[in-house]
Amino acid sequence: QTGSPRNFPFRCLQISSFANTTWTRTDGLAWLWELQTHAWRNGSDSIHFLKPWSRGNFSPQQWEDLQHILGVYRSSFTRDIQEFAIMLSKVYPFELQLSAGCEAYPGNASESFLHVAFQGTHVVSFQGTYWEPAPDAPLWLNRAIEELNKDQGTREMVQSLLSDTCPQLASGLLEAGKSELEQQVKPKAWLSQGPSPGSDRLQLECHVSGFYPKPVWVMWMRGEQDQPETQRGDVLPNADDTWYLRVTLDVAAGEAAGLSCRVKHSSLGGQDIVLHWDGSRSS
Ligand code: ELS
Repeated sequence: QTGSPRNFPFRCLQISSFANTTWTRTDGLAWLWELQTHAWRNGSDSIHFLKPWSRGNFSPQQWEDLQHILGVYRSSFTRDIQEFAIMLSKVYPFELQLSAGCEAYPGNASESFLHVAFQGTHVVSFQGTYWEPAPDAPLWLNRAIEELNKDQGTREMVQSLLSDTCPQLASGLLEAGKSELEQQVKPKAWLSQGPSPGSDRLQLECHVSGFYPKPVWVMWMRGEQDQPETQRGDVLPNADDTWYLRVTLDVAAGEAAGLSCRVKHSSLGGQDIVLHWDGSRSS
């Protein structure tokens, strides 16, 4: 891999469930690009490090301070939302999701974002120094946003988290985790026969697993010819930060011989994996 400059966004996600007036939980997690770096579980006072390099270049004191800020924030957020629910007559249960983070660019520049979704729809963002409604946000939100914007202390804290803390943490993480982020892990591939899609028809399955990073190309081929009927599944996560993909082809039983599955991945350096369907298995 040549050293073309790459950007790796750092994303913090918060998931808050409000089941009824008394039951709520909030969990947080953080990702650098495709790798989860932190977990912040409901009821836990501490941020859990998932990678040996999850501290980045922060001192233990900086982590203490950040944990304290987030701890105060979590209980304040929960209380605020319960109050807003009364004030705005929101019906339980509901979900709030926050996505906040930053990405560093060459030359000390960085961009930050903070978005909030209610019931899965984007409703609020933090822009510059204020909370703002999303373009199509429902009108009832304006009252909440007006209240939120009255708290200058919180606005200043959010601004400093986004413009200072986040880029500093992200660049430290990037430096410490670079080799893991940029590693190349080769896929393994194998073939199997899926459930029969009909009489005299076969479903050929090509499984590709254990690769990193995520982009991958997998096709059923006859010789050099792509089979456009190839059906690609979703790329699914394995538990070890690698990925899995299943690609299938439905064919007439008599036409399976001569088919192969071809896998292209950055880790293979142009040496594609090619697996040939064994006609004897499917007769
Ligand atoms: C307090 O605590 C506030 C509290 C709520 C604010 C709010 C609309 C919807 C539907 C009904 C951002 C990058 C961070 C990088 C670091 C990450 C490290 C890695 C760890 C990974 C864990 C993942 C964590 C994911 C969390 C992402 C969260 C990002 C947001 C952070 C915001 C911090 C805010 C801190 C300030 C705070 N405010 C208490 O305020 C009082 O006390 C303050 C001092 O502590 C000040 O003195 C202040 O003046 C005082 O008032 C407030 O109560 O309101 O988000 N509300 C909200 C949002 C959307 C409400 C409604 C909606 C509505």
